[in-house]
Amino acid sequence: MSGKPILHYFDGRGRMEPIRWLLAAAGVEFEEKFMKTREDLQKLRNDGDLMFQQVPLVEIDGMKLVQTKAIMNYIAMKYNLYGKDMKERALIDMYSEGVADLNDMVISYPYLPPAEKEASLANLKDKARNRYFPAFEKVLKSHGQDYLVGNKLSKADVSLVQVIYHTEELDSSVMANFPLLKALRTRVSNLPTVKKFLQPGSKRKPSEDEKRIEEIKKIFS
Ligand SMILES: N[C@@H](CCC(=O)N[C@@H](CS)C(=O)NCC(=O)O)C(=O)O
Repeated sequence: MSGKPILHYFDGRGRMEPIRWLLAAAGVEFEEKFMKTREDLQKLRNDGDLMFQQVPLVEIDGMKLVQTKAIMNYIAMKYNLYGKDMKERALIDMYSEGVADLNDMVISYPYLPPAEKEASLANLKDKARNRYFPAFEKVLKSHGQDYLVGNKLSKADVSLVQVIYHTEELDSSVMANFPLLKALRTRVSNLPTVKKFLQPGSKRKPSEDEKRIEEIKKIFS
């Protein structure tokens, strides 16, 4: 065994992408095993690896972890991306939950039935512009520091920058009124580990096209 974490998911963003970003930001190399068919998912289930019959699954440090948040928290704790004390951790969790709520809208959007897409995209853009991004801009403005919590990179910054990139793919002008968020995106993107992850050929996943969406739907149907 290589000792690298092994990520079990489909070859697409979904709930695994924030985990990929966090590992990459921490400078951790990882392996991926992609489920391609329903049988691949069923095999993981039959092997007893999926506690709740769901992916993401990450093998790390002798554990088989499921539940995205638990996985993110373990990585954040292990690689010092989780604040210096309980109060910082509470803020990091609070911000990360807000990011996760926006991210849920972003990741579910491509899989929606056509009739629901327009209204869902309008809601997503509205929530990004008027709820989530102003809230994070305000945090950065309130303390004038480089990162959301404790003037140090945390899982909240990494997840926020990830969702900024993905929201911008859906609405290129969404960041127009958020100069501090733009600066945060630039700062995080220029960290050597993240810079590497943003280069072509990394394990970062592109947005799913129609063909891939149909293949992924079949895995879970
Ligand atoms: N709360 C879980 C939700 C996981 C989840 O919904 N996973 C989907 C794939 S992204 C899944 O495995 N769906 C199959 C099922 O629920 O049976 C987490 O965040 O990990």
